[in-house]
Amino acid sequence: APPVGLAVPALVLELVRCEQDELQVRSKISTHVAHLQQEQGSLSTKPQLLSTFGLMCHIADQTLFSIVEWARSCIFFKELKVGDQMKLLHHCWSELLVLDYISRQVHHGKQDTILLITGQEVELASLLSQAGVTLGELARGAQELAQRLRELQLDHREIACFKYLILFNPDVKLLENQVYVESVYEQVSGALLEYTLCVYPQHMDRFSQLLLRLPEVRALSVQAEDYLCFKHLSGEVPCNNLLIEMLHAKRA
Ligand code: DR9
Repeated sequence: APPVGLAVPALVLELVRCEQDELQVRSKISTHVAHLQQEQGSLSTKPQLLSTFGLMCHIADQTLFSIVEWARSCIFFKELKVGDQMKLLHHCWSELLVLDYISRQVHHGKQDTILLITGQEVELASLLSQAGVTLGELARGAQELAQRLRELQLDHREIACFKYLILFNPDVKLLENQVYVESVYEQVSGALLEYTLCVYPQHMDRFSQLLLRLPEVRALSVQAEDYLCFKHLSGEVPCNNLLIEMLHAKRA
């Protein structure tokens, strides 16, 4: 809690209010995945379970659906025309996915296992033994970033701000309402600065320490997209996948 007399900026509280409930998202996605596995079992003559990779794709896909649902209901974004909304989401979907993954690991707080949105825990060693080079690098990179953010004790209010700084990216080109997007970015970064100064007054450089992590999220998301693209080209990604649709939208 912030020291007495210093208030958490109203905007930060507003952003936190728009956050989804993790347990609700978890149960929605778990139910979806369970149905999928049942279907797979009953459609084929021989019950055949989805491959781990196929299953993980569905989980990532459902996570992306919930991220889009969050964006569409969040303050500021609703004010934009659909065209601008699409451009922003096409630009940042993979960053939002990576941030979602990493903030879950920060909260999970363990170095040797990762927590999936479904609540399942996976041993890092087991992941690394099954993964190829690219996925292995990604998993290690994500784990390192999660560890740095854990050391900074990144809190849920700062995570909420991060999501807006990623979504309202002033570098996205050809927006109808560029000025508005820039102003949201400025407002949120201002509120985050004020928040860090009020809650962590002894850490003068916390704000810049936090902002420096965003390019790292970005770099991981580029790597993840390349990985996904490669898996798609080798025919491994399930069809009717929102991940792939987003991948195409961006590269078109
Ligand atoms: C595009 C942004 C994505 C951001 C992250 C989104 C969340 C990802 C959700 C789950 C990731 C956890 C994966 C746990 C898997 C545990 C079992 C395992 O390691 O299986 C190995 C399997 C195949 O590995 P491979 O592709 O390297 O091939 C190996 C080769 O055949 C032998 O040399 O990998 C998987 O099942 C991984 C599934 C990932 C699906 C998600 C698609 C999203 C795109 C990128 C994910 C990047 C992960 C980032 C953090 C780890």
